[in-house]
Amino acid sequence: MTRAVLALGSNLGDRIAHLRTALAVFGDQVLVTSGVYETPPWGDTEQPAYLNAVLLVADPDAGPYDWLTRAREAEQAAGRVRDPRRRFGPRTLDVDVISIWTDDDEPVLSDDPELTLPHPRAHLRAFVLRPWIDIQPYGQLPGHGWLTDLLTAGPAAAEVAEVRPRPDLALESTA
Ligand code: PH2
Ligand code: MG
Ligand code: MG
Repeated sequence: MTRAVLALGSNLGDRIAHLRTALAVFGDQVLVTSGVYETPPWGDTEQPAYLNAVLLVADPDAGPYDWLTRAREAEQAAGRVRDPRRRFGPRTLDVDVISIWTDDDEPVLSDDPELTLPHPRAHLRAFVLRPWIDIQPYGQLPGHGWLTDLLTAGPAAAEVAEVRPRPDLALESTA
C-alpha cells in the first residue's frame, strides 16, 4: 500500500480538460483533489500561464514506480509531446510525483534521477505547495517540514500571491 501526492500542470490546449484526463486515469485511486489555480510560468517564463492542482492518491497494490508509470500514462493520454531541448517548457499535461508514503506513514526516499523522492524542487514551488495545503492543511514535505512554514517563510512564500484560485474551474466537474 502506498499513498502519493501528485502535482498536475497544464499550459497548452484545453488546460482543464487535460487536468481532468489525469483524474480519469487515476480513477478510484484518487482520494482528494485540490482546487485549481492559475499560475505564472516558472523556470522558463516564455510560455503561457499554467493551471495547477494536486491529487492525493492511494492504492493497496502500488509500489513507488507504479505511480511514475501511471503519471506517464496520464501525460500520454493528454497527448504530451516532450521537447528534450526545453526541460521546463510548455506541456498539455505534466504529472509529477511529489512524495510517497508507505502503509505505516513513512516517506519513501529515493535519489534515482528517474524518480527522486520527495520531488527535489517541490519546496521551491508555490504552484505545488499552495494546492497541496488545500487537501492536507497539516501536511509536511518530507525533509522540508510543514507546508504552512514553506508557504509563509520559505523561497516559495514570495510567489504564493501569484498563485490565483480558479473557483470557476473544478477538477471533478464534468460540466
Ligand atoms: N511546470 C514546469 C515549468 N514551469 N510553471 C508553473 N506555473 N506550473 C507548472 O506546473 C510548471 C511551471 C515544468 O514541469
Ligand atoms: Mg513538472
Ligand atoms: Mg514532470
